[in-house]
Amino acid sequence: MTYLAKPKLHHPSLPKNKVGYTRRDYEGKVSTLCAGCGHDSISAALIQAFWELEIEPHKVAKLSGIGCSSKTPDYFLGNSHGFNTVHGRMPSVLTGANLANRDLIYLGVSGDGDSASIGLGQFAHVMRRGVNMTYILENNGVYGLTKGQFSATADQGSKSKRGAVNSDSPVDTVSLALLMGATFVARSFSGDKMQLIPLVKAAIAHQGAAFIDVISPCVAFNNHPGSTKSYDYVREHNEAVNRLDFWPSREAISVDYRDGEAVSVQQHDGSILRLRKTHPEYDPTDRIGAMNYIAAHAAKGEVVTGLLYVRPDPEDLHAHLNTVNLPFNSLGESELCPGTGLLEKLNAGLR
Ligand SMILES: Cc1ncc(C[n+]2csc(CCOP(=O)(O)OP(=O)(O)O)c2C)c(N)n1
Ligand code: SF4
Ligand SMILES: [Mg+2]
Repeated sequence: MTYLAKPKLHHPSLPKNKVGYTRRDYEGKVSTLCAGCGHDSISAALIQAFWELEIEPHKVAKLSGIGCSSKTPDYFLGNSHGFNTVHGRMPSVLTGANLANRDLIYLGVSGDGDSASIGLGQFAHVMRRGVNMTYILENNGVYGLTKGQFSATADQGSKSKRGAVNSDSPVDTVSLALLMGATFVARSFSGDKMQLIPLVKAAIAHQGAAFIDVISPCVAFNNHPGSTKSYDYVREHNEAVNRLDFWPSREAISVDYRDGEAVSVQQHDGSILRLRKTHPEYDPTDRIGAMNYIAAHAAKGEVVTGLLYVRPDPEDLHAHLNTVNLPFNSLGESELCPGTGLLEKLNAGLR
């Protein structure tokens, strides 16, 4: 059996959000992942974020590649659109869907094997093209589904469960996303839902390429001493540069902050990010500064988490290509075939 359906009956007293859905309406099938897998905690954070954002499930499209991580869209948002692509190819399929219908909210789910090895090129290009999406990379440093080989994000010198030492340099997906021009970049930990949920909400509200690398321990193959992606290692070396409070545009801020305690960033859709700085020198609007900071702290073995970079006024792929406002799938024959007269005029302009 590849999946387990959940009973559809809901208790009538379950609270509903403003669009009439209970939290359970954002769930999916019963997870078949190993008990304790970090990926299940990320699914729970996504369920909570979408419920709290009061997004109607049919307005979401979730796409993934191949891996334990890429299986997870089956376990949340069971009433949303979904497409499980082949290994490493989620970004191009998502780009095509986004071009055809920009009115959906696009969520890409991938793993470190899926994104940093076979899909590395696709990952880089979807970031630099500014596709309006939230890209969640569930990073455990191994190919979990195929039984624990080192992935390209495994740190040099880290040890496999059987004691083999990884000699290759790691791909730092956060630094790569920054280099490629992603306009929202964060890192979090599956064991820290207080940090992860607001980051997911802010990323969904972001109108450009938003990337969140979530360290997500694999309890079956990469949770031992010597691993730098284990629960213990990440808890001991987690350096959160800030804590985020997310306020959708329609809500007034209802928490008092002491002077100088927090900075505000207003995103293009009007949503407000309140960043409580835990490292006062860190500026999440300075892209080059962020890259230097992450590299310097990685060299010390620290895992820098939080909102690492945001550009509040991003341009997405549709703006780059100057596409029409209407989703392509809603264009009628008259718009798609404007007639020979217009074609001749166009051709004449090119002669
Ligand atoms: C073209 C192709 N090559 C190789 C595989 C075998 N394969 C399946 S999942 C996977 C790696 C998954 O690793 P990751 O993306 O990190 O997901 P995880 O299971 O760790 O969550 C590989 C190599 C495949 N399915 N397709
Ligand atoms: S093998 Fe690892 S990644 Fe896959 S479900 Fe089990 S714990 Fe999670
Ligand atoms: Mg993996």
